Amino acid sequence: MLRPLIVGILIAISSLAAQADEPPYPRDMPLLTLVDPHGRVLASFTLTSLEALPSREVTGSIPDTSDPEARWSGVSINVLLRSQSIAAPGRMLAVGLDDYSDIIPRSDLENYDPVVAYRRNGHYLAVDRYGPLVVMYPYSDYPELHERTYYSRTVWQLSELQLQ
Ligand SMILES: Nc1nc2c(c(=O)[nH]1)N[C@H]1C(S)=C(S)[C@@H](COP(=O)(O)O)O[C@H]1N2
Ligand SMILES: [Mo]
Repeated sequence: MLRPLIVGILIAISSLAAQADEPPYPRDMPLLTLVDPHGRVLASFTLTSLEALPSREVTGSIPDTSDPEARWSGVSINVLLRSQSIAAPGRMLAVGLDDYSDIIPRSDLENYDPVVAYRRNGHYLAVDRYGPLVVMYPYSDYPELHERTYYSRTVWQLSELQLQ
């Protein structure tokens, strides 16, 4: 007699759990575009397409903020390029939703394998919490990253990577 009730409760609980893991933006919303040196769109990624790629986790924090060190998971920029059969360019301009930008040279991809992160400590990032996407370097693995140069390349609210 209790079984339908228990099943009902389990369904309710699992849908709540699923909701808790829902991103604060649509999964099929374009989050990131790759553009070529002439501004032509080479590829566009949504959360769904990013999550379909192998993930990489790094530990670090948003520099110069009170944001404590955290686990960031997302997709390696190397993997992102490879998924589109794009050779790593000499440099790329990482652009944020606020139009902030900085250059990420190919040597960073080779030396540090930075990620385009969509989760911080397991949680999706809201736009007002540096999200939806953040370029994150593996700060805890490479102490030399704790330098202005890399802080400025830690572009939050990432929206575009321009290959140059
Ligand atoms: N989208 C975006 N990313 C950004 C910035 C920014 O203004 N916008 N500032 C950069 C700089 S210079 C630093 S030191 C860190 C921390 O920036 P904040 O101190 O302005 O929060 O984020 C970097 N990423
Ligand atoms: Mo900075």
